[in-house]
Amino acid sequence: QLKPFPQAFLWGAASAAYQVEGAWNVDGKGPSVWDTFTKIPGTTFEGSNGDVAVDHYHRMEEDVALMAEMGLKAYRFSVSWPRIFPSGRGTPNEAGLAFYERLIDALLARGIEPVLTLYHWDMPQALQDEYGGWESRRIIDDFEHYCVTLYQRFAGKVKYWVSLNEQNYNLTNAYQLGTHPPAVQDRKRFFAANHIAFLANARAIKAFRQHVPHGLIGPSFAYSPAYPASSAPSDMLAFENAEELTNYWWLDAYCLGRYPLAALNWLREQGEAPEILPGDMALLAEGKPDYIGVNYYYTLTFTDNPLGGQGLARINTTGKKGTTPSSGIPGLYKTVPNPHLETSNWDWAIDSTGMRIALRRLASRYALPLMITENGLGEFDQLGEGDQVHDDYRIAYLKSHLHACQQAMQDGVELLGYCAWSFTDILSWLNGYQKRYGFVYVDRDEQGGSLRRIRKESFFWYQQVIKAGHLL
Ligand code: BGP
Repeated sequence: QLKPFPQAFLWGAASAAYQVEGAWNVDGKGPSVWDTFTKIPGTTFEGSNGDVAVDHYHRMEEDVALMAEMGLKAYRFSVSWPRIFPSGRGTPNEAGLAFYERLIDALLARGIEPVLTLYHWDMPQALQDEYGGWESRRIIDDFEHYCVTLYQRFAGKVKYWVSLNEQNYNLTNAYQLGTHPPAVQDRKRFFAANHIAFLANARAIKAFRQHVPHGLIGPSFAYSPAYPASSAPSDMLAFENAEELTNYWWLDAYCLGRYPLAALNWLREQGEAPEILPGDMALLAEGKPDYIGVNYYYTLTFTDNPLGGQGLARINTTGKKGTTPSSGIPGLYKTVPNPHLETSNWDWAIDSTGMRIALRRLASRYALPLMITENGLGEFDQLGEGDQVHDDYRIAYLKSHLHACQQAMQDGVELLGYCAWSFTDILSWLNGYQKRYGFVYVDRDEQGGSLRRIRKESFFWYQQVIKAGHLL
């Protein structure tokens, strides 16, 4: 018999500015690196971009009304840095701040807890041009200034904050795979940029302590727990290597203020370790989070990979099942499909037990509360007769993963809440608008691109679950 979800459990849903807002050049907003990148031919699925997205900027009241109807207890959204500072720093743009203030007030008026993400990948283009964004230590001051501006404005209203969203996934794409801006493929620059992002994260958290003493802050990490492909010691070693270089590198830096030993050693041997200046590690130690935001979608399974073997490969961005190649680091590890798990059309392993494992590993290694800041299923949804969207596969996914959350809590994990990805359908960075995640369908086909909101079956299911406070 599982214990019920706690009374204060944050039943939530999530989004990110670039993926929902649109209004890319409205009310004084400056361009972000994504505004620029998505206009380069071939960078995204069918040239999709967030110029209009689902026009949340103009439909915010309507969207919040739907959240209230659904009974959400929390809504996670991100602030667009170039909406606040069009050129990255200087004097804040009041119109940008006012938009988020209206959103926060609308949420609070309906009893929905705002969960504010400070950075969900939309770096001001001006800072990328000026000094290379995360590749320069100059970003540490600029990021802190941006964060403090938001702390000062919203400290009294927002309790839950996310510092950096998926630094690991974003920078892997940006500096190793070449699939996010600035589209570089260079492992040394990748680790250098990550080190600077850790320092910026720590400075932002330190400043948070002064400005938002009663709030909670932590990064959101894209956590794909590793499995070994077999019990062969060579696979176990590959799995250990993968855990250090794909997960603990970030988690240990955030939560323990250090890098995992074997990974650091290996990078030094390759001449690819980041430059660590005096004071850096002390800063990391001072900027530890209050909780870890967990973005969980799938587990990855690893086997050994000889020198000269498989390198990093790009993921499936088409939704054609079975097109994801193996990806790895020669000499250390590579991914293999897990024969025990079903996959989505994007080849993401569907593994609710993996979520329980993820939560337990994090809670016991770091002794911190956790919040699921993203979890969901991206699929091709069909708008049927009478405006019905029969997404029973999504309900099954969410239900099994929420059940895993409950089991993890029973195992002793302190879980603050669960933000499903996503509330409405939104832009998927590389997969365009065809990969849908929402509880609310957004109609893009109707004449004139009405962007009409339509409640999916999962909307009514989640509404009932929240009302009951337990799984149905
Ligand atoms: C995470 C991001 C989200 C969201 C989600 C789904 O990596 O933080 O912004 O996009 O994954 O990914 P995708 O849209 O690629 O399916």
